[in-house]
Amino acid sequence: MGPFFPRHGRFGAHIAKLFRDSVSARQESSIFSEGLKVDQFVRILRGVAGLLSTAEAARFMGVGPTSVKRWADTGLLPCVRTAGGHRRFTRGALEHFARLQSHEEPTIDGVSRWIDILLSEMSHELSLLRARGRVASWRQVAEELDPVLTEIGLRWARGELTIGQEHIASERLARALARITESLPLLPNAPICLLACVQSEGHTLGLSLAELCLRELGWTSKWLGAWTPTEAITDEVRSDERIRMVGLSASEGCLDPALLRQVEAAVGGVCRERGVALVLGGRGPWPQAPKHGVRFGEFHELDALQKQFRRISGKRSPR
Ligand code: B12
Repeated sequence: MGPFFPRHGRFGAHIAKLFRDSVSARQESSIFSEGLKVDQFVRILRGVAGLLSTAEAARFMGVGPTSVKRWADTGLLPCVRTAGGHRRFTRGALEHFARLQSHEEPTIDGVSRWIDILLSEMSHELSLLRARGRVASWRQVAEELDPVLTEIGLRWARGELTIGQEHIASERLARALARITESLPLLPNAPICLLACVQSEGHTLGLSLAELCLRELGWTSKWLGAWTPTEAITDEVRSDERIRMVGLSASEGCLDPALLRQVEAAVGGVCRERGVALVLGGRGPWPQAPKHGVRFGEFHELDALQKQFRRISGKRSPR
């Protein structure tokens, strides 16, 4: 169905253009097929005229257009699209977003407060970005979230949280972490870290947090994710020469020390051949004194790990 806006007639051509630039053909067609009264139409025109382009919204917010596009594309800042696909923002949405951003967070660092957020409909992404704004690095946000996840596990085990609540909260968190990680800029020639959970392991959140921290430290990642067979990991290390570190994850849900010994031996052997660093992360029963890899316990160890990487590899560290 074609556009319904009259091309000629008593509405000035400039208003017609403004209207068409600001709403899609489908919006236009539904507006007109509903038979508008004059006052409704005037209201729409007023609203349309109040819409800001990306550049205008950026000036309004005092930021660059890239930030505005990113907020819009990640759903944090509502926008409408013109027929040509351009973003348009209302002043109301911009003011609301600005208020949210400047809003003093009350006691967000409390475990319970985080659990409320993770179980609520609030944007996990925005909450994470705010948390990052309060502290100096994503590593500190990861440290903050670690006891929160443990507490969620305890509440689930005590029957205080349903399986559904645990699934929704952890899946939404995983997605928000992935979106933020992808939005962080990459340095040219950033070294690659291969990230995988061992083959029986479906808990990926520790690995996601590690990925975000590593990205901030200048690494890029190749994500193998949950339940990765050991051979798939060793094949990747053999075939991709750009990989400079392998990060494996096994959570406390992994109850098989023999499996982790085998994984460490197999992946560690290939890493050694290739001069690739190996990090054994998560609270799973990894060997106490691994032959090949470095055991990683808590997120505050990440800075030391980065220094250790420099020593082990003798190569230029990303940052
Ligand atoms: C979220 C969650 C889930 C989610 C996972 C979603 C996801 N995408 O990750 C879902 C709902 C899918 C799930 C499923 C299950 N879960 Co679960 N789950 C949890 C919970 C609440 C949080 C896990 C978590 O993310 N922990 C926090 C991370 C950050 O900790 P971490 O993995 O030890 O890693 C640490 C570091 O080493 C670092 N790290 C991790 N990896 C890496 C890698 C690198 C390279 C680096 C540098 C660092 C690093 O991060 C952490 C910080 O120190 C825990 C509770 C708990 N105590 O952990 C239960 C928990 C682990 N789950 C449990 C269970 C029983 C299960 C299920 C068997 C339930 C079922 N019957 O289906 C399944 C098993 C799935 C499987 N095969 O793995 C039990 C395990 C108990 C046990 N010892 O056996 C726990 C402890 C809950 C409980 N209290 O009973 N679970």
